[in-house]
Amino acid sequence: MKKWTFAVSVLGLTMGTALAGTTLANSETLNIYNWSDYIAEDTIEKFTKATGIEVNYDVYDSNEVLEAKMLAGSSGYDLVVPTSDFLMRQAAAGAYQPLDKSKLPNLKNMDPKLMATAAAYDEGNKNAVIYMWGTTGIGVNNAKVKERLGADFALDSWNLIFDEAVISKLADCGVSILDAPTEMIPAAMNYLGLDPRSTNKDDLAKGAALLEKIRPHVRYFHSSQYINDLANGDTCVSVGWSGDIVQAQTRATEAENGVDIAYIIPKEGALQWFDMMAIPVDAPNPDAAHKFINFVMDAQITADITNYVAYANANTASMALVDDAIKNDTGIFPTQETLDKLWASKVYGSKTDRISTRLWTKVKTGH
Ligand code: N2P
Repeated sequence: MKKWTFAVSVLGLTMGTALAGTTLANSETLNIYNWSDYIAEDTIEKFTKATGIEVNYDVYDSNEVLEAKMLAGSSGYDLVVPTSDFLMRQAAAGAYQPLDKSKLPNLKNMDPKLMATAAAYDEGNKNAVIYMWGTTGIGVNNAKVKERLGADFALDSWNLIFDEAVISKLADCGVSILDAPTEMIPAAMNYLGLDPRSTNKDDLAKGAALLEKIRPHVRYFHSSQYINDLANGDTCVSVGWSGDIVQAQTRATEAENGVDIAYIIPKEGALQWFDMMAIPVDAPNPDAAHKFINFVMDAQITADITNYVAYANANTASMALVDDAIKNDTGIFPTQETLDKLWASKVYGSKTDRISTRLWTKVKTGH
């Protein structure tokens, strides 16, 4: 029986190779690893049409998951999209190759101010280009939350999550938070009046202690499931990423299910992050990766992505092509007043990373 299975799988492999040898002889492959719910429906198809390059597209919803692959090496990916603080740490470990800017003429479309901001994590924008950016705030189901807190309760604060008296009233309709220690612990620290960018271990421990305190009222920790759950009314409050919450809002509107979702950037401030396209040092096809990065930086392609996923981009040329509803949504493109309240991610060294990871395990598991 075993032998038979083996024979079949060998045959399968041989056939696969033969097929690849005949029909796909001239086709190139690009292996992309990107965040889930983060690209327009037709981006990949258009890229293949324009270049003849076939794309394998895998997704993740956690910087930690991506980081483990990048640090282990030989991931097989040609293009990945770490957040800037993670990019910096991984680049320092030699995980990425410098971009060949002669292959990226569309860099001219990028906003110099935002690229300068990104350069704080990647000197001279050597290794990466901004894909999309956003904030980490709170999605709420207006009706369900008002029902529980009262119509006059201001929905503008992290108290929805971090005040036990408030979150305990919301627990029954479902609260989720991100499974992202480097975002959740600083948010808790900020609520306590501490610097969210502090790497002092006592500060981190205080943030984690607050999370442990509210943890009994949290239904789950997850970084992508919340889009559908919020949209369907299965949860009523989620700490999540700007575009994801707006996607939940759109899905509910399209489903005409009566669920009304709002995205809140809390008045105490929130994290502003930048996700960066980068090429692993051992990418099998760096040339195709450059082609993809340049393709994404096309004004229309970036506008299509922003219009579809509701994340802000850093492509000045695309803005004329971004839908007004998206452009004018201050949850996606915050006002200057809100921007001034946002904090930037802090790059954790290995010691802080260990502390944060250990604290997070305790928050999630209780020990
Ligand atoms: C997309 C999430 C991307 C934002 N679902 C995380 N940096």
